[in-house]
Amino acid sequence: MTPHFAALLPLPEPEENTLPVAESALPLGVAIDPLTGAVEPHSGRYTKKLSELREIYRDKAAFDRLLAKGDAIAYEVVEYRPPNSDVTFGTTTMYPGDIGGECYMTRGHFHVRRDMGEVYYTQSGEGLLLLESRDGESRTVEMKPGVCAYIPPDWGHRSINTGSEPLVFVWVCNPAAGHDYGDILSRGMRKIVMKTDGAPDVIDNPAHP
Ligand code: PAN
Ligand code: ZN
Repeated sequence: MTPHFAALLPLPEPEENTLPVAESALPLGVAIDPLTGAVEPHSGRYTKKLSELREIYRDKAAFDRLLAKGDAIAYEVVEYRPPNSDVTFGTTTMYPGDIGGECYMTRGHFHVRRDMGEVYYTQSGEGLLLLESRDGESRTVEMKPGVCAYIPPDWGHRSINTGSEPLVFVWVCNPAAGHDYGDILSRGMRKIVMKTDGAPDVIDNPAHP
């Protein structure tokens, strides 16, 4: 078999916070609460607080003003990761808000494994999934209950809560996919999502090189 070309490229350093795996590899049903994103049983979880996300927002003054009022949780990820499996799944729950008009969002990443995509199935709330290919094409997919978004291999992806309620979605991918945050953290994405008069607008990111 011909190896995927990306296997020849140097890979980013592994993540520091790789979540633990579940103890059992047996079949089971995992309960997911569509309003809170609770996953039971789960094998790992983490939260991202506002203070950890300063780099991703444009308006640093607005960010600092908001942070001065308190370091709230911006989003949470809960996972069920079976041992020795090619699938893992979990939820992301994103709280609503904006910073200087820029809607709350995830860090955004490419997968380390360029041959591995993902699906996001929205459970509640409303948002946009912003996608960007390596050669600079941008796409958005609406996130709303009942819509399963397909993320092709090697497309960067970031979720954005455009509503006024938590945005909860289930994601499913290969646990070997890995997260490469570097590119998006350093350059941003080509598009940003701003709220003007309460409605989300996808606009060009003036700061993108
Ligand atoms: C998701 C994301 C999750 C948080 O599980 O990791 O929504 O987003 P960031 O990792 O970009 O902060 C996923 O896409 N996993 O591959
Ligand atoms: Zn991903």
